[in-house]
Amino acid sequence: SSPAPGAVHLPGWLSLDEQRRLVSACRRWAAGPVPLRHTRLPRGGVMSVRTVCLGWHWQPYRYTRTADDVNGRRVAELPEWLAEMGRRALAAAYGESAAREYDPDTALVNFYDAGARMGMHQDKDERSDAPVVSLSIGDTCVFRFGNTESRGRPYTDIELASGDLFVFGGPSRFAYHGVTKVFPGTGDAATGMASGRLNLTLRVTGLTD
Ligand code: MD3
Ligand code: FE
Repeated sequence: SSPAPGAVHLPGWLSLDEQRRLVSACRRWAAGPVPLRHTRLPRGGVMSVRTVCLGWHWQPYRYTRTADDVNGRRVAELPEWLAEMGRRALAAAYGESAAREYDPDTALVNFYDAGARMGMHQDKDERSDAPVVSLSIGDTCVFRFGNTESRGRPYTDIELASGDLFVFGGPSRFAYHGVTKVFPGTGDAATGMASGRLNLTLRVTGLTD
């Protein structure tokens, strides 16, 4: 379905096998070179979500190659099979012609335990307006999809479940969005996620070294 112009939600797009492969890859990436950790915010807070990055390292509010806010190591490369999965996702959402030119250089892997949330924000640290591809695995969450003007109303609350694909392009690319709730115990342990929620976003940073 398309809840807003440029936004496409394809429930259950990932097969169980693809979900398992992603979960096991995320477990490897979580171990390092830069470990899965709570991102520290410039004003002293920490995010409740835990994150690991591939390709470029996101820190509020910029992308770097090395995690100078964690352990100073260079982040792992974005594997070609994941960029290819991003192209297949774009093909499913927007069609083959849009997909051919899509070349994501970064993935953010977010892990949510039962208490984790993500406040309303815009993703505007990228120097590109290319679409963002979001893949969800594990527990269902409430994803709040807002407008481009403010964190407040109007917004739409949408449940994102294991296997769901969401693509945000065009006018949706700079919409405020967040995760207001995770429903514990709603995932399928067969994915490899015994508890919690995993979200991968594929992005084009538009950066060069
Ligand atoms: C809409 N992640 O990592 S994914 C994030 O579920 C982030 O972990 C959430 O917001 C999560 O920045 C939401 C859906 C999403 C991702 C990127 C977007 C929606 C977006 C970028 C622009 C507009
Ligand atoms: Fe975001």
